[in-house]
Amino acid sequence: MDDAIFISPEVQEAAEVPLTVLREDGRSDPDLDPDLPKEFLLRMYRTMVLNRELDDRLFKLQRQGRIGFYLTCTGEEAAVIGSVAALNDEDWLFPSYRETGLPLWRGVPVRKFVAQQYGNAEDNVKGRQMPVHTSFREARIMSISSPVGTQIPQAVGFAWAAKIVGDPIVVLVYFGDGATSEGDFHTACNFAGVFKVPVVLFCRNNQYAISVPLKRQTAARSIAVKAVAYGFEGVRVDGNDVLAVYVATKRAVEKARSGGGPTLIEALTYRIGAHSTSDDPRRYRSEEEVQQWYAKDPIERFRRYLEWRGYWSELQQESLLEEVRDLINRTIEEVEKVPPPPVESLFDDVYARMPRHLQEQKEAYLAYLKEADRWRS
Ligand SMILES: Cc1ncc(C[n+]2csc(CCOP(=O)(O)OP(=O)(O)O)c2C)c(N)n1
Repeated sequence: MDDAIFISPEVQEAAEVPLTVLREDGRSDPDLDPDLPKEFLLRMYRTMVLNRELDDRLFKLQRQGRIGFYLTCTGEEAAVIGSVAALNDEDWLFPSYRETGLPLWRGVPVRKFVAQQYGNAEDNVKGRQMPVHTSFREARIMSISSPVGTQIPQAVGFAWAAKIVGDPIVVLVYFGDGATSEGDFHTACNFAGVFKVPVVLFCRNNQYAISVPLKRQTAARSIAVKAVAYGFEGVRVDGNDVLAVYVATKRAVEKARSGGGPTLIEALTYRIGAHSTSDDPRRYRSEEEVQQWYAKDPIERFRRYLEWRGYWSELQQESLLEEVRDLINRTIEEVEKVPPPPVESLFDDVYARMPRHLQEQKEAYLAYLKEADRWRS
């Protein structure tokens, strides 16, 4: 009994202080700065700005009744872009629904992303999913499911399969703090730890699961500390610091690729906007709290760093905003002209080769539509 160590909540303190690279004044910690090339930094910045502008615009389009639903990532852009930038393009991504930055970073045309919001003929998923529930196999981004946390065991299984066949990819899976209350999170962590799977478990801790605050998700002092119980490393990073997120993810990815197994990254950030267009956050949190976090805008913080490095100016900022807004406006104008998916596409993709009974149903349905048309005219 005397030798026994009781693990108290105080020992969790170590995992509470987030890793930070960017200081408020725009300078960086010289020991931690990854010294990324200028072009790479500017690409990260542009993607964050594009993500923010696209979110703003699509949110408004929902309000105008032009799309049915939307979820923004406002305030969380550094967590998303800082992490994806640390992977290779061959690595696979398993997003939740708040990572619009992933297809933007991987070069999926904005038009393709917007088409999915409209569910039109250019939509990869042929209008069969809600907006934001994208699928970009061509960019190695898994399709998004609505149920919270289901992507976590899927990602771990995918990574385990890659390990078995000797494919040197890493899988990165995104989820919110609310998802850590789901059994799927714990099942996935346990499995990943036991089988030393090449996966990075990335929690965007934006402090709310719709209206439920973080303290109702866990009594632990951080989410990162949970990794310890599953036998692997966890780290809490400042999720509004794009370079800190990059540094932590890069380390986790390299470890996973060299056979070191999983890491749990907790990016501590804040959801500035509503959960979705179906939510009114004023009903459960104060404006003062939101404003405090608004002042910690990850895009502004990164911009100060770029300015300090001599890579960015007011003039460049203006022309970037003009370029991005122009791209979004043009895209929406074009996408709104695209027709819905053809009715017969309803029968596609169920089987690799359409079986006879489905072929018959398809023909019967098309004949019915033709007949109905004839009666209408
Ligand atoms: C299994 C399940 N339970 C409940 C819901 C309803 N729901 C949708 S999103 C959400 C909150 C998720 O919060 P979090 O994981 O923190 O992610 P965030 O939205 O903050 O990014 C809930 C409860 C759902 N989609 N699936």
